[in-house]
Amino acid sequence: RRICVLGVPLDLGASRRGVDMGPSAVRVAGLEARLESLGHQVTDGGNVAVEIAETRSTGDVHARFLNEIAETCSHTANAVIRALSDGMMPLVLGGDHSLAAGSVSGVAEFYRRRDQKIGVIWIDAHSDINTPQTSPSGNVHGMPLAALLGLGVDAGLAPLTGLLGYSPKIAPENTVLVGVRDIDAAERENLRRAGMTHVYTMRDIDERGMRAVMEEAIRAAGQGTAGYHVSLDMDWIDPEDAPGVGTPVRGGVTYREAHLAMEILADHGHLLSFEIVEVNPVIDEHNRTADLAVELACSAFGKKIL
Ligand code: DIR
Ligand code: MN
Ligand code: MN
Ligand code: MN
Repeated sequence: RRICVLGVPLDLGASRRGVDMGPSAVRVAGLEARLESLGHQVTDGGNVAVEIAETRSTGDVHARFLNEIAETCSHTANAVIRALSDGMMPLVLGGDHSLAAGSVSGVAEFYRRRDQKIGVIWIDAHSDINTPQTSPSGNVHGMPLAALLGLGVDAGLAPLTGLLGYSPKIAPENTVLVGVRDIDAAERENLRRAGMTHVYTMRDIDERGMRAVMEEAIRAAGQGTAGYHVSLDMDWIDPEDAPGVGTPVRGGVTYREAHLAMEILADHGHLLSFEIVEVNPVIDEHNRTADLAVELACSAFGKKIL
């Protein structure tokens, strides 16, 4: 496969600083060489332009740096469209999760021009479906899924929701959450308002196992679509194995469960694009979270134990 790596060194969407160094950390962990050793042809498309917090004012406290983030998301969407047009699969490195409003918009737009829909598998401890009105933090990394599903136009999220001039970008029936365990009270209402039914919590994974959950997730995301984008927030994994993330939440998936999920994704082969976000080297231990990110990318791109 031909893969295009795109870095988005964005940390304007989170309150803990340092995820802007995530793309470097993942590159330093050997992403390109390790994917090439699997037989892939990897091109590094460099980094998307981002603003630096210190040079900007925060703006509305309900959605800090929203306009700067929307600008970066727009660049990210265009970079993703370019990679797909060149016949490459985008592999996006974050950066905080707000960038996914851009990457997913890019994938959705590329396929929309071909009259096809896309699915999204959002793998995260959080549901990222706040709007500026409901967000307890004002951090935009808690809002990208709301924007993609078309929420928040009247709640101050229009710059993100309306990227590329239309919304919604994705349909709730083809959008799946996997591994969530920290959902704000108002986010539950937003999930309902958005029509999201495919929400797999940690309890579902505990009770039914990763295999059953991923098979259902893949079925929903693939139903009537060209395939799906996978958005992997590293805080999905238990902080024991992924300490280098901005917002760690206890009770996450284990090292092996995480690999199994990626291996199952690789088996199905409907992956359109992939991204890994929220790697924070500032609070990591010897880059092990970035190293795990590379391992998981390898599993998602077909690495087998045997
Ligand atoms: C919280 C945390 N729901 C918020 N969200 C995080 O700020 O909206 N998302 N950490 O990754
Ligand atoms: Mn997230
Ligand atoms: Mn998260
Ligand atoms: Mn399949």
